Amino acid sequence: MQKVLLSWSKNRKFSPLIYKPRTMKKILVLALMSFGAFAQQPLVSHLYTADPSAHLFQGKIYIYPSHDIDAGVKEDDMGSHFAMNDYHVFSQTTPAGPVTDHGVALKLADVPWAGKMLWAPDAAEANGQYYLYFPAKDKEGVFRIGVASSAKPEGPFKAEANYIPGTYSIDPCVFKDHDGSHYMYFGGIWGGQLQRWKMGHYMANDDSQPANEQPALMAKVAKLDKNMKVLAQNPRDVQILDASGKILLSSDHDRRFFEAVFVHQYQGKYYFSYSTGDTHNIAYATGTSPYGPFTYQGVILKPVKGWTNHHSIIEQNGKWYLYFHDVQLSGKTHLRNIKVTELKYRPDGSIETITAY
Ligand code: FUB
Repeated sequence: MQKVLLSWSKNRKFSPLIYKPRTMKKILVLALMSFGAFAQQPLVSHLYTADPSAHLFQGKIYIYPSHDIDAGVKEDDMGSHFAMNDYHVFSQTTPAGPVTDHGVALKLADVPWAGKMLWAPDAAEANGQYYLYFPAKDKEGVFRIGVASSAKPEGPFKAEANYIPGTYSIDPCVFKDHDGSHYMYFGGIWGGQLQRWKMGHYMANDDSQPANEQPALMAKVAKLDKNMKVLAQNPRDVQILDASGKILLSSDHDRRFFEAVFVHQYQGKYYFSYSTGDTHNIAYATGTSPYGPFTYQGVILKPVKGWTNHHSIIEQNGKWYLYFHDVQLSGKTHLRNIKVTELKYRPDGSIETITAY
């Protein structure tokens, strides 16, 4: 007896494939194995997407990810292979629901100050306008953070002529506090260049890290002006402390900040979460002010497939969700796919650690 499987052929039409029963069984087992190894499936597969920043706007979930492409740039420790050049915005009604791609929301060619590499963005709403915050290398190769605005959450967004003065490095996260103030967090080491600013000014050829017994490099935070387009103050360090109140050290690769900040509030506390980079966890620390200091609490998401780990956290109808990425579709670190899973708090406010596999 022969069985028929439907396959997606090159000319984009389903065509029947004829298999013997034993081959058929093998195919089904392989398919189940590869599906079962991944607890969550990619939210979209027609594009490579990463660094998902999810927000609830107008009662819908909007996702602002990076749009990964294969730019043919050789992989290195400075992330040169992440040579992205536009953003798409996606939306869904619930995390389990279908995803709409709203098309190109902003492209590199339309950002007057930017030279290359559109990395992880974030978005915020204020005064009935939507703001997209994004890092890019300027024409001199220095990462800066830009802002673009739109009347609609899905864009298209119009970029300002210059980057936001006083910003540098990567991975902006814009957090709205209960009083309506917005705070921008940013920073990322290695390819994100934060180490080049350790003396308060840019040092192009100095990628050295503080010595092991020195405080680790810290993310930055500054309040945003009400117009959402400039900082209202000079950026300051975001301190992460251990349980005894000591600042995390440069040698503490398991816990120190590397990149990918996301900030949210739960039961009156501020949760500062981030990637530990070369140890690949999404970790978190909590505090009582958006400026910190934050006390290290643990790991939210264990390493995913691919080098980078990047996330965001939202609440919808009393449930909490973690948006993240891995490389299920491509197997390549620079061609990622976004995913979502439920996130759970324990009664004491700590977060249950998530393992994606
Ligand atoms: O997508 C490029 C970079 O990879 C992001 O800015 C980092 O957070 C890492 O995910």
